[in-house]
Amino acid sequence: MVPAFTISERTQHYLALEEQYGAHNYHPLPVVLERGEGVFVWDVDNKRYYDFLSGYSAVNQGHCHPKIIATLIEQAQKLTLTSRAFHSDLLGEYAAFITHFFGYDKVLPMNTGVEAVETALKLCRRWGYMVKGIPENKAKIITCSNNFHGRTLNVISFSTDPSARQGFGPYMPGYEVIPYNNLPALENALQDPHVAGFLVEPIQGEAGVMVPDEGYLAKARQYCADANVLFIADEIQTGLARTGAMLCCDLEQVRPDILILGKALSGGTLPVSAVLADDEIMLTIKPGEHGSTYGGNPLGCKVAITALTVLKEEKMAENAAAMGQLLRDELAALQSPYISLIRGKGLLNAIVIKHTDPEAAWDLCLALKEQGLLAKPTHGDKIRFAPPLLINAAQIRECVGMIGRSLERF
Ligand code: IF1
Repeated sequence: MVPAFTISERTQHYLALEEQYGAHNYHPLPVVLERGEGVFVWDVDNKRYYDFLSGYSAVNQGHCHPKIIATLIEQAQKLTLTSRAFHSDLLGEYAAFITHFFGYDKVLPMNTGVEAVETALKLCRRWGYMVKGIPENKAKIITCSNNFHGRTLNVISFSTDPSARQGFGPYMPGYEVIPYNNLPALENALQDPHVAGFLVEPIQGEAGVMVPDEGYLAKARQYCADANVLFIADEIQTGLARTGAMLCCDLEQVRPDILILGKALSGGTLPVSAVLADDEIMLTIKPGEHGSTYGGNPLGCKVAITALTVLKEEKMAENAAAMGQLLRDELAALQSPYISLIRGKGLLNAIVIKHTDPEAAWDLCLALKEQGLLAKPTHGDKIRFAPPLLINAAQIRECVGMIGRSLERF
């Protein structure tokens, strides 16, 4: 169907190194990148691509954003890490900044996304015992089918994806999985007085950008409040302007009890994640009961302040809303028989490929790469389109042109 593309010797060299010396826990597209700027990345042969993955939404601000990189360099020459055994001049400044930015009493800084998820789950259990009064070791947290919250043993314990779970048991108890976007199932699960929290992605990214029905988040949030259960939003991928608002929950005027952020919190420069909550929840964890060597390090703190400032100053949420609409409209206008569905919010979008060949989405991504656009298939037939949030209308049109030409190869 799609002719095989040649891979340069330079590219082959790096592919072979990874193949031989790196663990085989990924299956990337055969492209080797060495430089990035804004919406573009360049490979080792100096071919330029539009980046339609944005590091799974870690580089919302665009690759190597000059203000973020300037902050990174400046702070790296001054102080990078103190550990939490000592204070730094930046942790307090950052904590004040991010709590005002999102409207919470307190922040708990971590590094990777999954660490922030783990932190939120620990906080939720703690609150369940200390505040709600759930009997010891009985706390239950509700999660959704087809969720993706990371890859620790605890988090995969409530995954419904066999490739994330299988062969890694035994699993952590204390979770109940209900169908996503299903309010009656939530209402039913909330009957159990031992439920402490409901963990949810406002849009399920890994599941193929599954957008729930309008009103789902607002209603779910209300149900949780009525049942004295914490509503925990994992906005690691949907947050930080990606879906056309600073938080995806903002689109339904929902304020989570616990907010989890990661990825673009550092603009793609280093792992910076955060959990935000009010005192009633956050102060249930006392000194020595949770933490991380790198969490809240001055370098990460300073970079995060700039990364958030850039999102706001450059009106990236507004641009994501407008450019996302344009992208979906232009894709629909292609009227391709091979696109069975276009969905998303802001610049978090996916198309579903309709083709008899199960490899069609992968082949389309190879064709897109040839055209100069990088995107990644997920779950076989879905392709995510999530460029950096500073993309403009002319660039969106150029990219849809590339997508159209690639589809014609089928
Ligand atoms: C990989 C997916 C995206 C996340 C949500 C927590 C985490 C993630 C909602 C954990 C991470 C990543 C990880 C990345 C692939 C990617 C992904 F396809 F797997 F689902 F973005 F869509 N919550 N998502 O999306 O954050 O610990 O990785 O910092 O390669 O596993 P992390």
